[in-house]
Amino acid sequence: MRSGTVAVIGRANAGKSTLINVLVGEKVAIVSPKPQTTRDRILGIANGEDYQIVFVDTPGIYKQRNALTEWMMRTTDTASGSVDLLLFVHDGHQGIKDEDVELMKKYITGDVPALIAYTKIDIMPKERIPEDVVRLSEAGVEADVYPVSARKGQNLAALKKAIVSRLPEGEALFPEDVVSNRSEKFMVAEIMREKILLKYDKEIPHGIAIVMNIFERKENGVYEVNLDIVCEKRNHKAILIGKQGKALKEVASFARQDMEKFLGAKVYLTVYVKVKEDWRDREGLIREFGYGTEE
Ligand SMILES: Nc1nc2c(ncn2[C@@H]2O[C@H](COP(=O)(O)OP(=O)(O)O)[C@@H](O)[C@H]2O)c(=O)[nH]1
Ligand SMILES: [Mg+2]
Repeated sequence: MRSGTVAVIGRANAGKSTLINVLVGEKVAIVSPKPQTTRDRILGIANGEDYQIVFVDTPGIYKQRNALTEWMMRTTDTASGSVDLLLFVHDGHQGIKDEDVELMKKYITGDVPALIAYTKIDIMPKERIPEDVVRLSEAGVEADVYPVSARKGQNLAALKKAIVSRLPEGEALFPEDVVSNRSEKFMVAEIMREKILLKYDKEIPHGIAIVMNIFERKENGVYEVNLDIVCEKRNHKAILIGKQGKALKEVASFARQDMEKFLGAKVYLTVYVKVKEDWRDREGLIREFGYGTEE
């Protein structure tokens, strides 16, 4: 049996969480077209007959600086330093720029074995793939490149096989029926955040945090979920709620449906919107909102 940990790193929006979800076969991380979708480090575990891959999803690599992104970057750096394999995810359809090569070389140093998942090949001209692979090798990036599409399921078996072959021999690190280290409560809060990321534009999604007040399974099997959406500004609150509460009702209804699918039970959801100015610049509040604590 081979088993080990794989840090999944790469730029924001490269497709890291999507790739982990398909390799694990269940939703362990939320996904949206916006950067900063993944804030925390999440383990996704893929179990096979003779392997266990423990993926460490990371928030990604950012240029923008505030207390939240700083903390997210530290998460990525610590994750990449203490694993059996690095899986660098690159969004192939964006092409390869000098700064991508630089970034790969920064993380792929030879200390830890590494692979590159060159993803989203479903939305790019195929003839560019070999050109980019050659370009990386000529630039001195020392890792095999696997072109894949997480969305269309292309070439994933080959990537998985390559990952397994680079893991050490050893027993499974987690019980085989486990797919994540995250609690249901955490995932339910994340589902709420995912729907907000998908529904609202501009600065609103990045300035919100979810605070769970009640997460409880009742005797009749129904889950009671009571949560606050914390935003940074009064006018954000107004936008989140919308005319006569229409926007909030809609986003809460989408979230509830997905929570029910995830939990396999009915959900009674209550949502409030609260304002806490500039919480992203306040370390204390970031911790209070549950970032930086792993279960
Ligand atoms: N076409 C296409 N889109 C993808 C693929 N993988 C991810 N995406 C999209 O890219 C965006 C960012 O994905 P996400 O997994 O959240 O990226 P992360 O920030 O690296 O975790 C989302 O809109 C995904 O649906 C893929 O293989 N093909
Ligand atoms: Mg992500």
